[in-house]
Amino acid sequence: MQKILIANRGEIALRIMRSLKEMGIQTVAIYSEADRNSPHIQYADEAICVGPPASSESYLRGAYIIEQAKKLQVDGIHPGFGFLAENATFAQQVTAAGITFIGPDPYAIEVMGSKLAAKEAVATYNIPMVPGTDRALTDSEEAIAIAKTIGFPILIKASAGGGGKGMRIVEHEEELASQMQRAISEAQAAFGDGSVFIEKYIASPRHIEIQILADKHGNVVHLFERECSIQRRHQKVIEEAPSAVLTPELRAKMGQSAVDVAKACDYVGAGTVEFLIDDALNYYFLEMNTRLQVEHPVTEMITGIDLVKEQVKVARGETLSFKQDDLTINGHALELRVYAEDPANNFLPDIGNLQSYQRPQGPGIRVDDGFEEGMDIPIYYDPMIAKLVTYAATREEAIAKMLRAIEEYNITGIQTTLEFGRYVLEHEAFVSGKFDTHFVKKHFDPAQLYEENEEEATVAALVAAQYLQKLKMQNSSGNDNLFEKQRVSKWKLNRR
Ligand code: MV4
Repeated sequence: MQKILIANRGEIALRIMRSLKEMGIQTVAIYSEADRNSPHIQYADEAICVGPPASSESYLRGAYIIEQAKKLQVDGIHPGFGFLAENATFAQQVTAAGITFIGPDPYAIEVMGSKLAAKEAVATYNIPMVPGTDRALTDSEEAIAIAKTIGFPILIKASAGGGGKGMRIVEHEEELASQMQRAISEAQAAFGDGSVFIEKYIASPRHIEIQILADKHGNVVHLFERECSIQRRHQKVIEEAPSAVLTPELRAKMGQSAVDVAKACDYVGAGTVEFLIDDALNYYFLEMNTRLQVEHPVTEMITGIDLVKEQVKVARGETLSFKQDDLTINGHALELRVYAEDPANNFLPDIGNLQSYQRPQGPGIRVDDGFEEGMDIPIYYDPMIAKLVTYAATREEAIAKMLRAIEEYNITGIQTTLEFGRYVLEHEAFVSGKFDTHFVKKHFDPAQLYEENEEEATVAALVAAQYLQKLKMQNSSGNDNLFEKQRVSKWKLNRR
């Protein structure tokens, strides 16, 4: 492949292009009118505008993007994540246009896009699954009978749902019939597919996912796990690799299960198999994500493997250059997602201008981002500004490095989740490794962060006022200087 189009924007477009550049491959960026000044355009060899800001009129215009790719004689399309990444029709159309889709076949995307189809596909393998039904339910009486054998509480899930959408916990038999009817009509409205099924509700699970890589010659390896339990309303906040709870034996078993899931759908490329682990360390297969994930860097850090390069090599038809036994875990990596959201205000998106923006630096720090100082964060897309990744020999050192990186990261003009990250990283439950998917709900009290904010803001305001007074008295011609100082004190106010 000589030239690859990246059907995405921002940080992931940049991250993909960096690997392509190292491989000597030309890059084509696409952008919407809202992203005219985005660094991913500057970085690419060529760039084309694909429409107005709304995703549906730009980044989601599959047919138009393919048409443009053909004109530019592109021979591969990398979808990144989100947008068209898990759209089987798009993958199919790319292939039909004679362009290589850098991802799995449409078949794998389609099977794994349906939870029930996924369960069916893996049924011939011995993969642990949560007790429940493996087909759609419509009859409440039947559902109640099954729920009684499983035991309450149970969880109703939409087959076409994902990321927690369309899930309902049912504690008592009496609620099941009404909840099920609601779940069916909701799923029908949201996904055009009213199929729902039930599972035993695992009350306090950890969320562990396994990275896999598969070539077109039947070779599949896993690249160990990522711990993704620290999330808020299904939005991941902190990911790490390896997980503090996996023993080498459990890791090997889950790794093999992940490889089997990939084999069950003839998977090709980089994929992620999601599991839940209960408090007795039983694990259960949930679903497979048929894309490169946001949190892939932590796996790259501990394995030394560039997942984007592997995706391209596999798409070119190359055989994986390593076997399972060649892979080892080295050190520990953490990722903090930096969102333009205000943790003190229910994580409302805080869109605006990046007045100042200075990245942390030094050994073991990786920042994957897609913005520069002075840019506006558009309202049209995901509010993630950056992924802050730290890598060190041990978990303790990786945490210390992350705290240092948060300290160094200077973002003003908008509120971010940096301070929230610090709160989590300093929390005893996180440090000890004893947490589950309910960490944020259980341990995060926005009022606490807010009180700290207010106290520090008051102090900072007093210091600033005194300082201004002093300047006024000492220096009558220092207007520029004064402006600079104001910016600094504003930074302190904003930041805490
Ligand atoms: C579950 C579960 C408990 N029991 N299934 C949420 C998203 C989707 N991928 C599956 N999810 C869950 N499925 C059973 N049988 C709890 C969750 C869940 C969850 C899973 C992973 C990460 C965060 C989560 C937050 C709430 C619920």
